[in-house]
Amino acid sequence: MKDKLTDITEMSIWEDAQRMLEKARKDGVETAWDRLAQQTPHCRFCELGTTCRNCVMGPCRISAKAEPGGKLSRGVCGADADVIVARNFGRFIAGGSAGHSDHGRDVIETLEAVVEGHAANYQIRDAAKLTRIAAELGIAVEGRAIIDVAADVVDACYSDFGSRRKAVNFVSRVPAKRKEVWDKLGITPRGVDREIAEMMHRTHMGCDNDAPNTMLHAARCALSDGWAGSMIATELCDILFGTPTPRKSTVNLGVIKKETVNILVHGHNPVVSEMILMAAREPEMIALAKKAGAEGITVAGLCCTGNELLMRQGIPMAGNHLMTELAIVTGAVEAVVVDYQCIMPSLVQISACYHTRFIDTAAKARFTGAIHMNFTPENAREEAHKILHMAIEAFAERDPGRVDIPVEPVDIMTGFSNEAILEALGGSLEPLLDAVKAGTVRGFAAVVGCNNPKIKQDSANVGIIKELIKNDIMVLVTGCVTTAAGKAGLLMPEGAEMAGPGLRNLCGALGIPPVLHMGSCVDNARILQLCALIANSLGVDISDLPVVASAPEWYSEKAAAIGLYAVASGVYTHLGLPPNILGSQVVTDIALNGLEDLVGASFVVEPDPVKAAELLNQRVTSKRKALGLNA
Ligand code: BF8
Ligand code: SF4
Repeated sequence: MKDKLTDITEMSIWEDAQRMLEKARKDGVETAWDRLAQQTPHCRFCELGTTCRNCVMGPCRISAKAEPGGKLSRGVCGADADVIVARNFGRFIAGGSAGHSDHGRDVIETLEAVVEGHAANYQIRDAAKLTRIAAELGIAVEGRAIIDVAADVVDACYSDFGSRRKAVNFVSRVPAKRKEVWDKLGITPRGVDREIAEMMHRTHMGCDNDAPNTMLHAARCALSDGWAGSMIATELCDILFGTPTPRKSTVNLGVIKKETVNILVHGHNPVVSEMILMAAREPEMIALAKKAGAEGITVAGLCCTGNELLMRQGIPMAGNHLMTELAIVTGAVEAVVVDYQCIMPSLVQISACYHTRFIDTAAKARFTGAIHMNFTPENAREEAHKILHMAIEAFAERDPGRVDIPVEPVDIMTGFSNEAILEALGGSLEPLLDAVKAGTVRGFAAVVGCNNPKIKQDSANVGIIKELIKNDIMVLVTGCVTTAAGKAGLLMPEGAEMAGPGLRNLCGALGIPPVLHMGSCVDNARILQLCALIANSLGVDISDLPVVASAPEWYSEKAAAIGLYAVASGVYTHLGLPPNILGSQVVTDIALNGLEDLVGASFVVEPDPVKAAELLNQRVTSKRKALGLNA
């Protein structure tokens, strides 16, 4: 691990990252890799998941070497390794589900503010989608004012968070066979907050002390994220900010321009970053930037709020998770504006090493040392203007001697919402299904998730995608994998030259890339919906489809929740590194095998990208055979 964390060429596959890692050392900036080296080796108990801090009779730890009944085989209360690991994993999933879903709630609140008329700067940009979603939710739309329909949609979405439903609304999208599986196991998600709260309840001392039972509720909790919290976030953001359509953009640190005032938006919820972009596009602001000696204003994206604005507005992407620190090291960033999630607290210190203003905007996600702006739907535009002024002011303080922008940007295509995919196919999934039946496209793989400094940055993300498309498996990306795929040239139609003959031909005919960008991490809900649409049109379950998923370099609770709702929805899912569950044979067996019998899919853990792609490929082959399609 030490060499992998000190030899720059082993830390990331990218030139822009490597150049900035060198500069960081020169500038005395500490990065995530340095801190991981300090933290290595990690506590073995924690790595295995066998520590418990759920009460103050403990903390307790279970020794991997303990004989049953022997010393350190049980916590003070009597919980064994299985119970402790399952409880920890359950809370991990609850954390991830809470993140996505509370984000979804914030979007409902924004739409509610529009309905109530006190969010003048937000509007319903896709009224057609609002009407469609309302009809899907069983809300009357004929002859009604759009704002009244929106009010009912707001109510229906809020109610998905509570305790009064037997199933969240969008379970209506789930294939009948899948619903039966969930009902039989008792894991149909009822309410987002309910499943999360119940997980906290179950994992209190002396409650759910049966690891398999806790694992089932973890699945239910994750499903409430995928089919409600995240799905609501996606659908309502489309309504508020527009449903994405295909467009071009650019990616890597080269999108940061020497000549412009550069603002990076980071976090997840586009409610703030959309306003920053709107303000940055106003002629008065651009004039002000010019007066300060800049050629204009660049708003570039990091992580998922970047993905949101990339999908809908085509803003350039500066980088993914492990590029967030390095972007500031260019010395050319005037402001980093954050909302919440995945924002390393270190960014405050790194900003302070340069002239960069670090601005947090959410009452629930404050950073000591940051400039705090309390964004609300009511004041968003004014606050955005203030931030623009700050950034323009900072431009004058930039030290040109410390600026280094290492590379030229790479072109990408983005904007593949399900609506856009359907439109590209002429309004129906048929042409795509025909391609799958003929074997031109053998299947689909959702490659999603993060970076993790334990893995050479983007080596696995890019490695797996390249292998999959070679095997005529079309890849769908979201989250931080997007930037990786983009930098590797895989998000352009020309990227199809790296694909197998079938996929290459199809991409050529449709003018699309072999890897489709479908959005941010909450937008994995788009992929769930697409799976359901395909399964429904074939009259089968999602678990029957030649569809697989992978999170090669994941790190977060949210990524684990995504993985679990994918598996519980019937999608075989690869992880590049395991969650902290290996201290329990029971929990590990359920994740890798037992779930297959219960929900028709399981996890597989494999660090090597080529081997992982082969496992995914074999799964696609076996699913094709079972459907009677050529292998
Ligand atoms: O929510 S991919 S590092 S930014 S957790 Fe975070 Fe992972 Fe990026 Fe998006 Ni998703
Ligand atoms: Fe220890 Fe049990 Fe308390 Fe956990 S709940 S800290 S295992 S006594």
